[in-house]
Amino acid sequence: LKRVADDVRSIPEEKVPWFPRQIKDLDRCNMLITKFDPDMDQEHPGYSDPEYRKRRAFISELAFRYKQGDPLPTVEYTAEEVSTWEVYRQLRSIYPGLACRQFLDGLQQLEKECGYGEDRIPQLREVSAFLKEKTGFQLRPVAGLLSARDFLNSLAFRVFQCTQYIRHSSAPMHSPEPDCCHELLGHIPMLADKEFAQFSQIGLASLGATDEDIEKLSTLYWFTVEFGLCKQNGTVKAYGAGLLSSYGELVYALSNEPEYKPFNPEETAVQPYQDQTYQPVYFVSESFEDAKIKLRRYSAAIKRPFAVRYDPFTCSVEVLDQS
Ligand code: TIH
Ligand code: FE2
Repeated sequence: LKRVADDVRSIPEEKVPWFPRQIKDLDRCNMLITKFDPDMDQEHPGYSDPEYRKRRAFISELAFRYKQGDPLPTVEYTAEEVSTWEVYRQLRSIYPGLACRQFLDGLQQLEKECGYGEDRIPQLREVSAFLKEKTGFQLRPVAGLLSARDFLNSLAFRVFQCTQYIRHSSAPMHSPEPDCCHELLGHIPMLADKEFAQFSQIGLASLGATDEDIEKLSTLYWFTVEFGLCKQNGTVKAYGAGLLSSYGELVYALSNEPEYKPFNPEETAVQPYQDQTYQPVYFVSESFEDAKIKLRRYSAAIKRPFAVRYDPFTCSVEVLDQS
């Protein structure tokens, strides 16, 4: 392996999509998908609530202005927003029977060390500091649903792009788009787990990947990190964040009603997925570790004309010519 020059165009096979090399390049990884936002989507529970849309635009603005290295914005949540956070209590009551061990551990630590509880919505700033110590992950505010490429690319740097607005109070049990309930309850406890943090290798695999590979990686991400189930002590538990933040879907996913398939990256990567409502099919892995190993094997097999290596000392990606 020999090092190549900084410019991505010097990678032998031309036409490699741009990708971030340094953590500050993530300022350019901010392409939003607006199909589910309350200004565009008539099905969104906040579509006909101008107050909600205004509030959301205000919080989005904080994310638009954010530059890597800035302190994370603090939001003073209103009484109504805090009352939507009651999903915490409801979900908390069903987690013990339905969530995987790693999730329960993470949540317990967050409750002890990071002020998680029913009464207030945690701030990204304190949560980011907590994660940094546990697994090296840090948060970055994002204004809405991000493109798969930008989202996955960020993971290569152990940066998790995190929404800060909250779902509409009329539909606390399920949201078609990410919001702070989804991030704080679904993702953050898992990101505090070292083994789970290694799922972020999917991010390294996404750097400079073809559109086709991005589509497959994001489908894999969808059926594992977002909607994955795994066996634990003979029963099936949830580890996917999309399940762990939705009371409605969490109960549904483990009800025996949907279809279950064994997790197998080649097959899972091409499974069509549902992003409006509950998934018709969930993938179950033999264990959490099994999902991680299979995902790693799949990611490593993706063909690119170069290899990448993350250097945690400089927070940058080294590009290695493979010819
Ligand atoms: N459906 C999830 C929830 O209600 O919390 C949110 C999302 C998961 C994945 C994409 S949006
Ligand atoms: Fe998510």
